[in-house]
Amino acid sequence: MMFEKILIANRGEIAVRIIRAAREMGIKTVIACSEADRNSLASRLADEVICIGPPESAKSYLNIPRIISAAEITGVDAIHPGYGFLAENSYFAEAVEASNIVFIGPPYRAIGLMGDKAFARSTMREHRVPILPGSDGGLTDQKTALKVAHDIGYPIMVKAVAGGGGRGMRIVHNDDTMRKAVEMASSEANVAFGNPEIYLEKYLIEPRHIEIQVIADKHGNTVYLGERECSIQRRHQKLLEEAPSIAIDEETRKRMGEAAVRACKAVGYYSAGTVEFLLDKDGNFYFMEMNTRIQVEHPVTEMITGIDLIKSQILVAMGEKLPFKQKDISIDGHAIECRINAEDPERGFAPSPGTIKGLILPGGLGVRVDTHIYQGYTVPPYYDSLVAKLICWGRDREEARIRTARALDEFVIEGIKTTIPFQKRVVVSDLFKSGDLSTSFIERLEKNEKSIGVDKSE
Ligand code: MV4
Repeated sequence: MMFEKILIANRGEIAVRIIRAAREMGIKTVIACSEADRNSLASRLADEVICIGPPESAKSYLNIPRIISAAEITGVDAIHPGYGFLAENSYFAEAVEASNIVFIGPPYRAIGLMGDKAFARSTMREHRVPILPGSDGGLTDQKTALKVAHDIGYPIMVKAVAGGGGRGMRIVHNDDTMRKAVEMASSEANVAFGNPEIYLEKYLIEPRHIEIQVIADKHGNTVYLGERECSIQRRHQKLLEEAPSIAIDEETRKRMGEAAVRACKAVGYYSAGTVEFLLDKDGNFYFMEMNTRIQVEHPVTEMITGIDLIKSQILVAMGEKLPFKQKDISIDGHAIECRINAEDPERGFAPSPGTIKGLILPGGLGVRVDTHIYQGYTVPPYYDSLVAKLICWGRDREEARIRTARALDEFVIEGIKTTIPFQKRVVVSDLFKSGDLSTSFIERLEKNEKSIGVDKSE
């Protein structure tokens, strides 16, 4: 089945990214936007615009009946959810398919199964995907938690079964804090996710966050596209990602890739997906969770594999076979992505919405900018603060790093504060240059800068 027209249930740079892929495939696009996004770049580039509600996400981008009505009114064949908003809502995916519209994403059952992080852990164990020692399934009581703690030993991380991406996690070092942590985490999870269940995992100290990109069709072909290194995070928000990881050799890549493919097959997966792992200092990797959507950082994988992940998602959703096999995949060079946010790094990364007064985008060989901003555009205060992604490719990591520093120097965004100055500091630091990355990268960077007296104003 060939799509004639698709609806994009998202906004910002990812909406633009999807419109571009669809246009090149000869597919018409409808952008479903809020009142705040009528003048967006996506609204200009799409073939049709349909307004689905007021600026607040809950009334527009998260409003399932409105989005499905918009799809029916405009007569689209499929809906692309992008990332965030409804992308990992299995009820949305199910409602879309029940309306005879194709969901450009995984089967809704796979979204639901991977959304239950305790179920995901036990499924991984059954399919020989390594997991950290921890609880079997979810729990809500202190007694079970203490029993698990005595078996696996402290430190332990308490996570919400319905959480993910670092939301609702806490580290626990002894029985006393465990009792309190179980009570608090469980009641918080109940409020935040409507599910009080938590699970326990041995806490790994200073691991790397490595994730494997996968793409699968509806005919049983599942391919891994190498890893991304996402260890540089601030409060669980990624600031900079790269591919490949210097910590992964060819043999580990194959073992992680094949484990990720088993994870997909275990839940009957198709479409693009990401299997997240923690990597310890000895090179052991452990399954953390699976993201059943296209991710913000997908371009670094595109730059080193030459595969267009959005086109691949659309192709697979149409029922086509993947046009490549595992043996056709090779990694060429190195790519680094900076997430440019409308935030002020000097004010604790506080949101900085407003009007873009001046804009100069970097360019040249190996430089890609995915953005929806333009001169005169006003960044609204209602949504997440991502305004641009700078992706730089180089033949090796050092060329990609130098090119990223050069492109960040060229980048001018006037009228709002952005994370550009912070990312400049990261890429020129000795710590980043050395590639010695871990989850404590930012703390270590700030400690080093204090000791050598780096001026943060530049
Ligand atoms: C962990 C961990 C150590 N041990 N789980 C999970 C979601 C991610 N955003 C943070 N998560 C972590 N899970 C166990 N068992 C450490 C982290 C973690 C982290 C991981 C990757 C990148 C940055 C991080 C910062 C703090 C904690």
